[in-house]
Amino acid sequence: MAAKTDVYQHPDYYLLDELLTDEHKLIRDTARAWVKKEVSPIVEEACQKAEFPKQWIKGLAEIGAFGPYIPTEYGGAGLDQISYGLIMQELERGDSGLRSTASVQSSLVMYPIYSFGSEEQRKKYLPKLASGEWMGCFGLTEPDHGSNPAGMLTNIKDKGDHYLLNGAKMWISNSPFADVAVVWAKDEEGVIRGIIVERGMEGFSTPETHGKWSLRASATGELVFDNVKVPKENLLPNIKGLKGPLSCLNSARFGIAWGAMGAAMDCYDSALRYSKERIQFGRPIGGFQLTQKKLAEMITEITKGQLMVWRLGVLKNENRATPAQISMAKRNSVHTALTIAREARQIHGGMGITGEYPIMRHMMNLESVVTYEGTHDIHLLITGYDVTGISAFE
Ligand code: TGC
Ligand code: FAD
Repeated sequence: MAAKTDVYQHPDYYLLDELLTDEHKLIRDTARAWVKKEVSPIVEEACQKAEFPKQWIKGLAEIGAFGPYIPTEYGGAGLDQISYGLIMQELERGDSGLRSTASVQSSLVMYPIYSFGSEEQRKKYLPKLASGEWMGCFGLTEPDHGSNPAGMLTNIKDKGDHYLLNGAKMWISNSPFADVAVVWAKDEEGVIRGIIVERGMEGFSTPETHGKWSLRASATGELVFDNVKVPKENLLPNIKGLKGPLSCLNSARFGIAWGAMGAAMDCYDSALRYSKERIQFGRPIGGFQLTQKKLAEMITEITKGQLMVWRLGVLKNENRATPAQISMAKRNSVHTALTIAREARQIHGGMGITGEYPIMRHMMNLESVVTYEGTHDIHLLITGYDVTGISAFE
């Protein structure tokens, strides 16, 4: 497959660049340039082969995509939340699987170690995760407990000088090559705890999940724990209960809210260009009213989504973003991106189903993004709970 030239042009209908600082723009442009140079030329082939290109790890670390908001003393980039969002936007513009890898490393592995770990754990793991020397994964979902993680069966038993870990997690991004896993398990009192499991511990295996039609450039697998002896010092000491993993999800969902807008913008950009170039009935298809309706609605929804995630970033910088506000943005961005991908596919006609254009790849990826980190309907119910005060889950 021939390498591609990336001609993406970022849509900014409401001049939102004016809301960004020079540092934000520099960070965003650096990520964008790296994606154009290192990701776009090979991402289609990686997806076709269902491979995660490991050479991306070094580049991701260099652009600050591993732990963007983790303080520099632990190897992170020490940036604000809008910078984190912009990096995720650019990565997902390239591919949702690429953004997944960075989301998991930053929000689901480094964040809990930084927020709930001991000083020794922070020093041991964070610099290596920031540099990409070690890759991490996050084990919450189980075969019988997806939307309802409170029911998890994976458990730890206190054996004096170590914990004995048993159970299984599934649908775990990065698990097939992760060096460390942040795993959520119940203790003998049924309280959910976080524990760091390292590759090589006896009884710990990470079988890969094959046959995915979605997120093919991201490795997904299981985590299987068969009487794994985990040293006591690997328990995250500063968190107990479901709010531990759900706090990590707040950070990852925020990144997805920005990221999915990147996928939406890539689909729009490609559809707009195609509509001006493709001639039918003697004129560009962009001249037909039905095509213009599609394009006009796409740029309207993109502009609304861009404003939403920017405002959420401001609130998050001020520590004022609520989990429910983050849920609303995750749900809206992914729904917007999926709708735009489907409309963009139509504008590309038959070419839309090929790897010549990024559309079908984004569309298939987004079918995972709309499900993971809380499904479309779970986020709707979180908003419903927030506005009524009545939980649909009890
Ligand atoms: P509920 O009784 O509502 O809450 C239990 C405790 O948690 C607290 N809490 C939160 N804390 C922080 N952030 C949040 N977003 C929180 N939501 C709830 C809550 O205050 C309570 O605390 P406390 O102190 O009173 O104990 O819990 P519930 O069992 O009724 O469940 C609520 C529900 C359904 C919303 C929750 O379980 C949920 O969000 N389910 C979706 C599961 C999910 O998102 N899984 C994602 C797995 S990881 C993943 O998909 C990674 S993909 C990565 C990639 O590749 O990019
Ligand atoms: P289910 O919970 O079985 O839901 C099935 C359907 O039922 C959904 O439509 C859902 O909305 C609906 N439903 C469920 N409960 C309700 C309700 N109360 N009211 C109304 N409708 C409801 N997990 C991790 O822990 N770590 C990872 O790294 C990770 N990576 C992933 C990567 C990929 C590619 C995928 C696909 C998933 C990943 N996940 C990961 C798991 C993901 O978070 C779950 O798939 C997701 O939370 C949904 O769980 P489920 O698939 O078991 O669906």
